Amino acid sequence: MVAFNKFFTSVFLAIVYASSTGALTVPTNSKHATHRVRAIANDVKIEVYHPESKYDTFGEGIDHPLRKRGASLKESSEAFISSHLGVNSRYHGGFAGEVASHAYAHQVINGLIVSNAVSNVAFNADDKVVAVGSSFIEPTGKVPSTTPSVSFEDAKKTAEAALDGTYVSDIPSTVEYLAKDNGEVVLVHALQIRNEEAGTWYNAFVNANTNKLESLTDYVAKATYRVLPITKETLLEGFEDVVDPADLEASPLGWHSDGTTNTTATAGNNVLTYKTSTSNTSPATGDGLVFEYVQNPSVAPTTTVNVNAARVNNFYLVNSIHDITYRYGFTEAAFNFQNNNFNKGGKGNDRVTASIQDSAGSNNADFATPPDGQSGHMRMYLFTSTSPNRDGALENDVPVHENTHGVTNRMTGGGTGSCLQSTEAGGMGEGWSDAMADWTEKTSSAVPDYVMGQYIINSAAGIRTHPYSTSATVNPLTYASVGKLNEVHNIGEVWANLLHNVYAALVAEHGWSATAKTDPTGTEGNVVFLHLFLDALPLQPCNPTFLTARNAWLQADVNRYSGANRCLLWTAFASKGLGVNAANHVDNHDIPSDC
Ligand SMILES: *[C@@H]1O[C@H](CO)[C@@H](O)[C@H](O)[C@H]1NC(C)=O
Ligand SMILES: [Ca+2]
Ligand SMILES: [Zn+2]
Repeated sequence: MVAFNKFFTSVFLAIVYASSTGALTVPTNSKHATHRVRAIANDVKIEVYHPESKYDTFGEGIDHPLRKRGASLKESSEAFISSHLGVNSRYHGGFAGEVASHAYAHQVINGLIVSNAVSNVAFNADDKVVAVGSSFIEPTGKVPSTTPSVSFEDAKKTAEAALDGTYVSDIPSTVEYLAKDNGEVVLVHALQIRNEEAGTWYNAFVNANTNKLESLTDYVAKATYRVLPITKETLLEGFEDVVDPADLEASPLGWHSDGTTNTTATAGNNVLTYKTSTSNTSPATGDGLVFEYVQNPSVAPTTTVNVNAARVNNFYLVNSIHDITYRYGFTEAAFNFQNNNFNKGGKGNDRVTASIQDSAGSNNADFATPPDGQSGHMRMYLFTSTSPNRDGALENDVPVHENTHGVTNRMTGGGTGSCLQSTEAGGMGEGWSDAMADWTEKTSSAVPDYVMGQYIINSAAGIRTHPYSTSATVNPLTYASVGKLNEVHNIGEVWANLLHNVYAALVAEHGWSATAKTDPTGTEGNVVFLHLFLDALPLQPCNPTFLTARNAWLQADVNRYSGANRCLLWTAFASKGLGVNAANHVDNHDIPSDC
């Protein structure tokens, strides 16, 4: 215990030192882990700051006497943070997963939370602490009093004007502190601002003493697709009748009932898929729940039958991702998207709303992840480089990618939707989304190169710069590439390719299960991969980096498999430069000496 205390003191000091070096001139990529430049309305750019997350994992764990005696997650995590990090904190949520319990907290000063100074503490099944992330700060200068001198009304006007949206009045605003990268703490009004037409959705932080927009959380993860010239290749077919796909373990009342309302349309407990108006869903075509619309690739996607085919496909995909990820840990308590939570924890009334052929844009798709209790919102657009145009909802990569943004944004940091905001973390968000699409489209133990988005733009090369591949010739991206890249999808390619290689190694070692989507109990490599994928999300710190996310995968392997895959994981990560001594976007290929 003593050594442990000492260790944490030094961790905390390291944070203080790190934040006091902010004035040095440093290369752009050194800000990847803590900053992000966001373009907002009127061509204005704002650089937002997320204090660096320190992250430690403890393998078999460290004793926590209070937790051992049965104290709640709230009590044990607040006590732990206070005694070991010397910081007052307030628990804002948590859940008990299959192999670990997770608690999430904000730093508290003068009774107010510091919105961007957060912590996550994970306990294993023996009630030992196995992982601690914290982006706590030690303020420099005077902390302002807790009383705003700028009224909420004035702050609201500032935020609405700066972000070209309106205050989401059913989510009450709060007064909080915000940590700045010069070490100061400012008092802010925090309020949600949304513009449905423009597809923007923010949590805005307006200085409650100067009425300046200080920072924001952007709930929308956008995909950006390169558009290629029209070619003559015919549309892919591939439609099949799928019978009773709902997984009743994950969706106990099926896909069309929330326990109160039963529908015979593309609306249910997990998702409402519509076009233009939420009442424009696709009805069943026959007796019962038969949705039989035969897509016609030779006519416009806006033709009635094609609109219906797209809504049905999207509804099927979002429900499928709900069910698959539910089996692997994205449950009600872990902040998933459902209207009725069946008294299993978390906040309900937040099924995904999916707008297909949304008129707000083209050649793209996006997903907004507000906090648990508010619906995730998916928008699918048409792709215009072909004639007829193609519908993003009909290339499974695209909705799966978008939906996975909801999974990763909710599962990292305790359901706040605020913890994949830095450039590097946002980049990994794109990577997980591609990796999930890669995973869902496997049909055997083969691990062929994986190309994202070839149908929508009618190009075999797809929408990314390289296929995901076990060949370094086909895909040369490594950890060091991150330092040369600034755009989140480009950074995401590095992470997705890394995970492609981790997947290949796990399948080569443990084989492949054809029932992995509904049976998470197998020992096969694709099952192990998805467990580690989902287990690592709530375990990693707010705004993870490649390094801390890698460490969370290794800790997840200890929690679930007693570290059986440790050397395999290190070897796969190190093969792409994320070895033991990797840091600062410099490749390192070392693996632990006992591997
Ligand atoms: C609604 O659907 C659920 C789940 O399939 C079923 O148990 C229930 O009986 C249905 N209710 C009505 C009124 O049809
Ligand atoms: Ca929820
Ligand atoms: Zn994306």
